[in-house]
Amino acid sequence: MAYKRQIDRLPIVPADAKEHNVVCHYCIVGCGYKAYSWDIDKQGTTAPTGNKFNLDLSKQQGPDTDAWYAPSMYNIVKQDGRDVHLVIKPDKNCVVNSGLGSVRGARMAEMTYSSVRNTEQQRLTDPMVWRYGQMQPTSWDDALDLVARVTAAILANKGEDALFVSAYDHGGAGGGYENTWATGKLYFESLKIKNIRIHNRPAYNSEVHATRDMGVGELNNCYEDAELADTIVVVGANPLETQTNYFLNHWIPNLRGTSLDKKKAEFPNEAVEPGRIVIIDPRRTVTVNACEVEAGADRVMHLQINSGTDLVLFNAWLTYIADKGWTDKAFIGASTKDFDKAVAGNRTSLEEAARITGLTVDQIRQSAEWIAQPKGGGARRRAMFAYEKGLIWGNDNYRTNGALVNVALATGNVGRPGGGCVRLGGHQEGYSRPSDAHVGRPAPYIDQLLINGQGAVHHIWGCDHYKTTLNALQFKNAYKRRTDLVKDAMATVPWGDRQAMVNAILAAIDKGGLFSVDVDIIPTQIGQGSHVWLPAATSGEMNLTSMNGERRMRLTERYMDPPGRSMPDCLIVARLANHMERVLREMGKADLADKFKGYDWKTEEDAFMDGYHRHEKGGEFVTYARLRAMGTNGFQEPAVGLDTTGPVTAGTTTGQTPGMVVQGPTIEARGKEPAQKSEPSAAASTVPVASEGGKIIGTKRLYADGKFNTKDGKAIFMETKWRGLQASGKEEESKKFPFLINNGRANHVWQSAYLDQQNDFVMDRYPWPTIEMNPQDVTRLGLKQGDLVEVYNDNGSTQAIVYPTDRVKERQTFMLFAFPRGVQGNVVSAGVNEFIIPNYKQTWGNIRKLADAPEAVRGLSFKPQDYVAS
Ligand SMILES: Nc1nc2c(c(=O)[nH]1)N[C@H]1C(S)=C(S)[C@@H](COP(=O)(O)OP(=O)(O)OC[C@H]3O[C@@H](n4cnc5c(=O)[nH]c(N)nc54)[C@H](O)[C@@H]3O)O[C@H]1N2
Ligand SMILES: Nc1nc2c(c(=O)[nH]1)N[C@H]1C(S)=C(S)[C@@H](COP(=O)(O)OP(=O)(O)OC[C@H]3O[C@@H](n4cnc5c(=O)[nH]c(N)nc54)[C@H](O)[C@@H]3O)O[C@H]1N2
Ligand code: SF4
Ligand SMILES: [Mo]
Repeated sequence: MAYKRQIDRLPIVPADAKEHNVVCHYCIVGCGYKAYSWDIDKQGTTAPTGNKFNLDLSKQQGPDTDAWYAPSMYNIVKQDGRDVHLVIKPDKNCVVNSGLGSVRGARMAEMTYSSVRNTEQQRLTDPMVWRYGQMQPTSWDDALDLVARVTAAILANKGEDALFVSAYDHGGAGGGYENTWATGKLYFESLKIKNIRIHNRPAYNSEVHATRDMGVGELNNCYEDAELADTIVVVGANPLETQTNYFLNHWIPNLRGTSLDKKKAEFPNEAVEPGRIVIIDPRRTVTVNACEVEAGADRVMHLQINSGTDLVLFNAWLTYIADKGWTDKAFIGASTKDFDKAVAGNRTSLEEAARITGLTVDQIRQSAEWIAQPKGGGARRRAMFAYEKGLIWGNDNYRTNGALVNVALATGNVGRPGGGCVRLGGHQEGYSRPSDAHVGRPAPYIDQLLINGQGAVHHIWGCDHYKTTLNALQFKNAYKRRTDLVKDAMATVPWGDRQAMVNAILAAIDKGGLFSVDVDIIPTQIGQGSHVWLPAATSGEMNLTSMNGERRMRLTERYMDPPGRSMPDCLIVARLANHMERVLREMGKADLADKFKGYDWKTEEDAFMDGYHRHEKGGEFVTYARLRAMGTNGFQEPAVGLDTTGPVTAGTTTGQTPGMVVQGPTIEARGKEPAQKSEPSAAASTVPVASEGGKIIGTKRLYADGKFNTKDGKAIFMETKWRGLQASGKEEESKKFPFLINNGRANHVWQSAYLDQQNDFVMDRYPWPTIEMNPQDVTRLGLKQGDLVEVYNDNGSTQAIVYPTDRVKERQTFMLFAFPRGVQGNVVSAGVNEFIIPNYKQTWGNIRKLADAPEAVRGLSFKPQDYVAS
């Protein structure tokens, strides 16, 4: 594909190139990168003094050289209005990735907006409004005036509950502490919006209520624990493809045995051996295959479980481990409660579990041994439990999550080296918001309310429900109908007559219409329904902070200009609030207008200081200057103090360092997500910001002191009885339709392909979403590889191309989720759990042929994408 990148040769990075800290803005892992930029008319030389790497580049470099970059890591972008060369390459000194890139992150540079090299020309450059029957550019003031007038009228006439909001709550691109604080302040402080949902689920709730209710925050260990564990237990996740460099840089060394020295040093009195891994997934993922290659098949157990039955397996583990006496009694006694109750309530025999999960009694017993049987010499086995969307979007989210945490607690594996019971994570995290207590629990099911005609105005921040929600086809149909009513009304009045325009919109809303505002970086699919698009700047075009899956917080520095007039989301919030205040004052609503004071931010740093710095635990220690000095390694949240003894260098310190200033935030789980966040403490800055010195001291592991997030500090075991397919309608669907339509991600594609859809590297490989099908099923349906098929059930229909593979069992399929040319969510039912958590993964449907492989598919390879020994 390199020929398509129009690269013949690449310039050498000159010695005086500017250097910026970058954290990959895609997945949770948050790999460290460096951005280098320099004037367009210059380049470095091969002499050591002439290049950034200080090496003689006229000589052949070794295979592991750092003095190298790929065509995908290069672009020409604008910086302060001038064209510059840009190279974004992995940082060897970042402890997260040690110089590794991934097929996503290593393409960051070619995914930037460049009018010189024609990349990402889809980016929005101006505010756009529905005018004369199509979207047309306008000024910020014009667009925001309309949004403010319609929103203000609705607030005044119908009240806050008529304003619906969809907003991301994560870190990385389309997120970060600056932006979640801004949207949070607008909707939870200035207003008390309760009809609000998050980017990936149809309500404002936690993905992992259960673990939090038990007192165990979900990001409680550190990446090093994967190198130290005796056994890694991974549930419903495919980390080679979805948490790539965490897997490659921290799991593989353990499986290969190359972290043995680390283990010996950490546990001098214990028998240590290379790590083992238990993988629970109905599908034989490439992760399973990679683990077998690296560890040898005898150290890998793949439990190819019946979809949705994980809870039964965990209850059986708990029962067996308790009966064998392999629990950590001292820990259970000192740090937990309700153990006996949970063991009694959850009692499940190996035989019963085998019957429901489709596993054998031996598999269940053996995996329990790998988790908890004491090691030679009697030491407790160190097991790390990691889970992601196969559990979170799986059957009976709340109880299944609780059942896994039960096993981790019972075996003493939380807060200890080589342990942890953690989400692997999706995006980076960047949650910082005022209290959401007014939303309530269960929170309103926003999608259903919108489908049923509620809501008058909808503000959308960086999410595309047309591609990513459940029951997506019904949602889209209803949304289109309601927003079309407003569009048609807008077409009857001239744009220049603002009052007539507002009146026409309000009248259409009264007839069931919905006024939609989409804040995004590109034209989205849900944006096809919107009346206003507000163009956002993203990571690298603004300064942005977030944390990764081990709570490692860094600052990504702005290395290029945003396209056109686009602005950071936090500043869009601020300007919208300014307009709201003005318009409400004009309307004579002084009380309402006063709520929109406090948005005089000029920069994203202002938003950071107003939010994270003032409101988050340990935030008083955290400033841009200190983060900048700590580079791509940053520190692990929460911050607990400052080390002022020496020069500031990158890295996290966790021990007691002489000369450190420790202010007392108690250690608490932090992460993505609302819920259970107490009112912000009035934590005024106790360390003067003016003195920017000092290295931030972080926290390597949570709960190392055995104290959990409950009133008495004791973690709570949970009763988690099996209740079959829990979400309404799922049991019937599973009986009615022949194929499981399992779904999720692939290595090359980032999310809904919002940037990838303009990138040949991805679109040549995935012109349509793939559906993995067992070769027996392909034959039985008379299909061939590459055929375009329809996937359908009572919820809706969608399309995909057939990818035959024995990675999936017969009668089971796996479809790429959220893809622009075939939305898997169209066939996902509206069924949710008691806290409105969707159940995307348990979907059943039928499959029929639409057409032979389209032209773009005919040249594709359908070889197995296996991991091979290197
Ligand atoms: N069937 C099925 N459905 C699923 C899932 C599944 O497994 N199966 N998984 C769910 C999960 S875990 C997730 S995370 C969701 C994802 O659902 P979404 O969050 O809706 O999907 P993304 O593609 O991540 O969309 C992000 C949008 O943000 C925009 N964006 C990017 N950067 C910025 C920025 O800086 N500012 C602004 N304002 N916008 C920006 C992008 O252009 C894009 O339109 O899908 C969920 N839906
Ligand atoms: N390449 C790439 N990486 C990404 C993303 C991306 O879009 N592309 N998105 C990021 C985001 S936002 C997220 S949330 C994460 C998601 O990361 P993951 O959770 O690892 O990804 P998924 O593919 O959604 O689902 C993981 C696995 O769950 C399995 N599964 C399905 N049903 C069940 C079940 O009943 N039980 C069990 N045990 N397993 C089941 C599926 O077979 C699948 O292999 O990935 C992040 N990383
Ligand atoms: S593993 Fe994740 S964070 Fe690291 S480079 Fe890849 S997408 Fe980016
Ligand atoms: Mo996600």
